[in-house]
Amino acid sequence: MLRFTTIFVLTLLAANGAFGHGGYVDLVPNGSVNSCNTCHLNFSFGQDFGDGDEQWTAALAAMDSDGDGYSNGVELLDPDGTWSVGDPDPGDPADVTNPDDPDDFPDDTGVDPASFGKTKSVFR
Ligand code: HEC
Ligand SMILES: [Ca+2]
Ligand SMILES: [Ca+2]
Repeated sequence: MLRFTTIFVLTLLAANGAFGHGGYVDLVPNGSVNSCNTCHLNFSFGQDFGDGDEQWTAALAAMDSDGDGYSNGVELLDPDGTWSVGDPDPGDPADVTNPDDPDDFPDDTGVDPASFGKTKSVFR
């Protein structure tokens, strides 16, 4: 089992590497949840990330790149921008929203999560 897991992870890493700069998803907290779309859906968060020297910082966490009213840090579950590359992803991946998608933001509206999830999936 351990061996299978190791091989699986290595395969994932190799597949990721073949994607050019696939390692970028590891440069922001919970980057793997929305993968490339974290930066490239509208490239608003990607732009801010690039302008900020391609680093996750408190300043980048405080910005609201997609303009949906939630900071990048809130969307990626690291509101204060304290996460560093190599740290485990903070929070529950199911709570992550896309900082590059104005139609995807935390569900604190009291809307039924099931139907909200379906609405969100239309925009993915
Ligand atoms: C954390 C943000 C981020 C993530 C995640 C990310 N990118 Fe990018 N990407 C950028 C930025 C910033 C640039 C422009 C600057 C640069 O080229 O380094 C860029 C540029 C690119 C380019 C233009 C050519 C190049 O390499 O410069 C391609 C193609 C690309 N990304 C594809 C992808 C794919 C495919 C993924 C997912 C495997 C991905 N990106 C994930 C931020 C990101
Ligand atoms: Ca936002
Ligand atoms: Ca968003």
